[in-house]
This record gives sequence, structure tokens and C-alpha cells, in this order.
Amino acid sequence: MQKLALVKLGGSVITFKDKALTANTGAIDGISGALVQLDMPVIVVHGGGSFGHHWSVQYDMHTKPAPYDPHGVAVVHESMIALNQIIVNSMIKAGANPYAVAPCMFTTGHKAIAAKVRQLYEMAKANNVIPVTFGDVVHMGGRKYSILSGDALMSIIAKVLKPSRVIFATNVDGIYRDMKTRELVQELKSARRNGDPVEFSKTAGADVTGGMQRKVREAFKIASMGMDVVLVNGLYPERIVQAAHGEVQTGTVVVKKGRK
Ligand code: IP8
Repeated sequence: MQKLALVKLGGSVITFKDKALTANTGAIDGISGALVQLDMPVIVVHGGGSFGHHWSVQYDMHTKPAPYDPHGVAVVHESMIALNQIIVNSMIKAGANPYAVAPCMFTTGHKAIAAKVRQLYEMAKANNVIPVTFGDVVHMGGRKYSILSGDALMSIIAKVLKPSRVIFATNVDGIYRDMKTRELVQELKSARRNGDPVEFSKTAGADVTGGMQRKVREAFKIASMGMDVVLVNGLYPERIVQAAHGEVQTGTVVVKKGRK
């Protein structure tokens, strides 16, 4: 396991999901201010929110590889670059050293190009550069494209780098045992076969990649590779800092396989 914080910024934190193409610049600036405090290598992945998902819905594009409208491919990709620029510029203003990396630079299809992923770590470790990548539409060969979610990128990167901290920041405090009482699950050990230990909101809305349920699935996948995964509320950026330091006061830890 390497000293590294792999942080996913969910679309629900960095954009207003119900307002097309609108970034939550206040939240982004708060997170930039938190990330610059981290005294360890960091890699950031961000989601699409009301940028990528807005256009993916309009052009009926999904994670399933298919010959989608090439104009949709152009528009979805451009919207993600635009959101990435907002985040990168905010981090620069905060004094961090972000480096934008489209996922096609280190993946092929939905698989890692391991040497390129390791290079991201080397950049983060050598001199505090923070690679910032994102969910995107990617080429799958021939006329086919697919949406590759930021959550899937978390698994792809974690598998190669085995980061010491894996953090998903969303707009909720963690995983709720019960949506009505909002009772937070502090630790999740393993997916139960009979009956889910968690309740998922049915309001996936405009999210083409599966919202919270998808995040939890990826978190379990990463935990099964031997890493704890923390889900925190990114609207309280200090919780990202605490999680990176191994302290989780308000959040959910998906416990790594093998830990009692
Ligand atoms: O928000 C999806 O990334 P996610 C990105 O992490 C696009 O699921 C292009 C919809």
C-alpha cells in the first residue's frame, strides 16, 4: 500500500445537479482549500454532475459501448473538459499544483494502462503535482464509445496503485441505514446476500451511471482489493482532510476485506 490519497469528487458536490451546466464554485473552492493542506501525494477524480450527465442524457449515451451520435461524443467530452477547467483553476488559485489528465491518457477501453497510472502516482509523489482526472466518454474501438464513470476510474486506479486512502466525497454524510431516520452506517463490512444493509434513494434523476448505488458497488470492489474506502460529505471539506489523515468522525467506512 502506498501513501496516497485517491479522492473522488462527486458531481453532486461540484455541480448543482438540477441546474444544467452549473458548477458549485463555492464547494469547489472549499475543496481546493482542503486539498492544498494535504501533506501527502493526492490524485483527484471528479464526476460529471450537471455537465457530463446533462449531455449524456440528451444524446442517450450510457456505459454500454455503442455507436453513439458522434456529435454527442464531442459535446459530452467538451463539457467534462469545461468542468475540469473550473476545478483545476480553482485549485491553482488555492496554491495547489493540479494537472488535468483525460482518462483516455491512462486507460484503453475500461482498463488501466498500468504504466501510465503509475506515472500519475510518480507525479503526485515527486513534487506535489495533483493529477486531476474525470468521468468521460471514451472510445471503445471502431464506431463505439462508452461513458466511463469517475467511480469506475476509482477502481481502475486503486487496483494499480493500492492507495493508503480512498475517499468518495458526495453531498450526503455517508450511507444511511434508513433514509427516513437518516441513521448513518459508520462501518460497512461486506455486501449481504439477502437484503441490502443500505437503502438507496430511487431518485437517480439525470445520472446515467447509477448514482449512490454505483458508488457503493465500486467501494465494495475496492474494499475487496484490500483497501478501506471512506464516504464523506464533500460540502464539509475538512472531512476530506480528516479522512485522508485516517480520521472519520462523520462518514461511512467500507472496511477492507480481511479486517475484523
Ligand atoms: O459522474 C460520468 O462520471 P460520474 C461522466 O462519476 C459523464 O458517473 C461523462 C457522464
